[in-house]
Amino acid sequence: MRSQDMNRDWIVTARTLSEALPNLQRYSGAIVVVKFGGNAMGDAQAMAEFARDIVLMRQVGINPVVVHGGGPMINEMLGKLGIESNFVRGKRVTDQATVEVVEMVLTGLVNKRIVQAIMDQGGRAVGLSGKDDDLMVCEADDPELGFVGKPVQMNPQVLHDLFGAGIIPVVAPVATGRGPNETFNVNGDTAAGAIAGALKADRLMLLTDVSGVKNQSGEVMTELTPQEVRHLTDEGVISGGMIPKTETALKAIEDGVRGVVIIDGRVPNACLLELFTEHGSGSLIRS
Ligand code: X2W
Repeated sequence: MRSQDMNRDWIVTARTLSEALPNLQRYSGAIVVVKFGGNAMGDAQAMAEFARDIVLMRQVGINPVVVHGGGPMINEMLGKLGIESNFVRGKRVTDQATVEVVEMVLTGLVNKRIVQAIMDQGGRAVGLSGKDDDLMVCEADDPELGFVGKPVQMNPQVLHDLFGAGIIPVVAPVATGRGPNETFNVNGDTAAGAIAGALKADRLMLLTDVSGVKNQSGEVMTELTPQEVRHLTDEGVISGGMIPKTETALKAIEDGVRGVVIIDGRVPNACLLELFTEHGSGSLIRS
């Protein structure tokens, strides 16, 4: 409602918008790939807030691509169906029955939930998987893992076509193979990295549930180079669940992505904080 009351909050809002101008200009036309993991999805409100940030990015001239996970949702459905699954080095061992559930849950349930959340915020979103227009073609990653895919050929034209139409692509990490009728389950971070690499994206944002890459003293490093990442990994400072993220980051940078940020998706407006404020958030890896 309009009012003459010069309430401080409104003044802060106007100032924040004004200060964002240089960053808005810097990212105009940029391609930003956002990995939205199952653990970052949280409740309906978290989903709505994430969707609003993505729609805002599009509104200010960025081309965002959402690549999602959904591990916890796959676990829940496998549990209901009485199918057991195990993880080896962070990846789900995927047999024929499991890959069918993975495809159903990711491309059906999770993908459409995100598309709907973006539509609810007034954006335009289209959901697809790596199978659509052969966006992501895979080979088996490791015989021990079954139908887990390693991306070997990317065809990102469909994403450019969607950007041109003002549509936000939402991609499920399920892929086709080189042979007929093959389906692969791809780790969400791996898929996001491969898509960002194929697009030579300006930014790959990996939304996680930790605050970033930490140094020896446990402090979050705001910026680090690929060499520093390798050094910290050799020293054992980067370990556990952070390793697949930093490996994805290094590979994406090698493929031509300008910068990769690892941020805490639970922080409200994490993406906007990173892109549009001097403060940034999480850890930025770039050469
Ligand atoms: C993952 C795909 C989903 C995913 C899985 O089956 O759980 C592999 O492990 P989050 O939520 O990002 O963990 N695929 C091969 O990556 O989900």
